[in-house]
Amino acid sequence: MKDLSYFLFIIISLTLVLSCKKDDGPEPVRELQEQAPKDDEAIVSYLQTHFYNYEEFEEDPNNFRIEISIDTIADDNSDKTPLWDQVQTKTIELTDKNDNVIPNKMYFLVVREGVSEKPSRLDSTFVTYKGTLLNGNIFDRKLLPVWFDLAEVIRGFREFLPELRAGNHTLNNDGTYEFDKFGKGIFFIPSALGYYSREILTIPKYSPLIFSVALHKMNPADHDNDGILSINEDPDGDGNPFNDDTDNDRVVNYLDSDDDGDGTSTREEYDRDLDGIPDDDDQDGIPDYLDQDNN
Ligand SMILES: [Ca+2]
Ligand SMILES: [Ca+2]
Ligand SMILES: [Ca+2]
Ligand SMILES: [Ca+2]
Repeated sequence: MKDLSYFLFIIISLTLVLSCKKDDGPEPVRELQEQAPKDDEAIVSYLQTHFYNYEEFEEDPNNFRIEISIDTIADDNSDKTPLWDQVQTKTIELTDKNDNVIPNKMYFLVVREGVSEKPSRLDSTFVTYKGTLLNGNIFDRKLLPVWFDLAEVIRGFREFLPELRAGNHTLNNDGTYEFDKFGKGIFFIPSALGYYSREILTIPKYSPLIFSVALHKMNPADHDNDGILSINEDPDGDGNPFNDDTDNDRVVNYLDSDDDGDGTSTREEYDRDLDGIPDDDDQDGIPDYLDQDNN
């Protein structure tokens, strides 16, 4: 059976989604300008009226096994602190087909930071998670960790996981691993950082999503195996390796084993003298592996 771990691997290209022609079918894809504020309003109202079991976490600070649970602020719980007072936010700007830049706010909480490394936005992560709609319906759950390549998951996942640290792991006698002190948190995303106009499993179109996630382990990724970590294949230095294609062959650098397209692989010309510094034979300030006139 296909579950969400399959769909999370689908690269969601919002540009593609938004550029669908309006006359494709009976229901045109909604304008992000209109959808984004609606999603934000729904999430804000949720955060103002719900709380999580923060007291349990506070009372037992060394316990990494407590599950995050959420309830409404009502009756016996009317004195609880709303999520709204505790969340951090991050704004992701997306460009629609008319080149409007639209801010999309995600809200998140790091409940346990974890003790090991933080993944980058392009690393591989070994996670357990639970995905919920704002109405409380659980659409997917993984109790045993699965690997996700953050370069290929929905945007909200990619943006949140680097807020956590991985945990410790020990090998048991039977070959299984035991994880502890892993990072754990929860995030709330508008539909544009999720599946937007797609209907996936039991997730209706245009659904804001809630994921609680634990990060057990991470591996730094070098997708094209050229010796440069994917997160560092960002020659324009804007922090986004998805927009760098030095040789304009429509394969971005982090997936391109010959970044300058000169026929010599990046691995080969990166550092021939092995001094740990990228070579620049003609000293024009462009390292050889990104320099088409130097091979
Ligand atoms: Ca690489
Ligand atoms: Ca870049
Ligand atoms: Ca390329
Ligand atoms: Ca090359």
